[in-house]
Amino acid sequence: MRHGRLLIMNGPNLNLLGTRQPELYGTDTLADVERIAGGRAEELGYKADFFQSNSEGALIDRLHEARGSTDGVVLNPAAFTHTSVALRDALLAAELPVVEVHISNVHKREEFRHRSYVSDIAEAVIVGAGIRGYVYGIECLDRALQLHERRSAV
Ligand code: CA2
Repeated sequence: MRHGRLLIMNGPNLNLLGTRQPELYGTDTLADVERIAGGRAEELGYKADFFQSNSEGALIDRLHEARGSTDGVVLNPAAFTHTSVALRDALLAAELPVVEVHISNVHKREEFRHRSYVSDIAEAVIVGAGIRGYVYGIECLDRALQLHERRSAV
């Protein structure tokens, strides 16, 4: 069993999850996401750290902190997905595998949500699976880390 560390990070307004737009985001709260994702991470042998912020700078600072102390990131950048070159640069600087998660299917929504500054640097992108997407994200990250370990061992 591995003993790694994962960062589950959420961007702006996701602290309000479960309070409105249930047709898009369901009725579970961010605390439910943390409980379910934390449980899956633990089953796979990881300790999960959680971070949510409405501030771009705080998210970037947390990624800088994660460099060297975290094995991978599951990230729902929320609206910053579609706007933030700075967040993209921070992900590149962190040099960590990242899985991008969106609760809703952004491709069924407005055109401006189809663009992501993260997708092409992510190991995987999960959209439209509801909050299960965070669990799938952890599983993808685990696979990517195992493949990486196997490659480094040879
Ligand atoms: O589908 C997703 O997970 C999004 O990342 C959610 C973002 C949106 O800007 C992205 O395009 C897609 C919005 C997060 C707002 O979350 C709330 C959820 C419920 C109530 C209030 C805010």
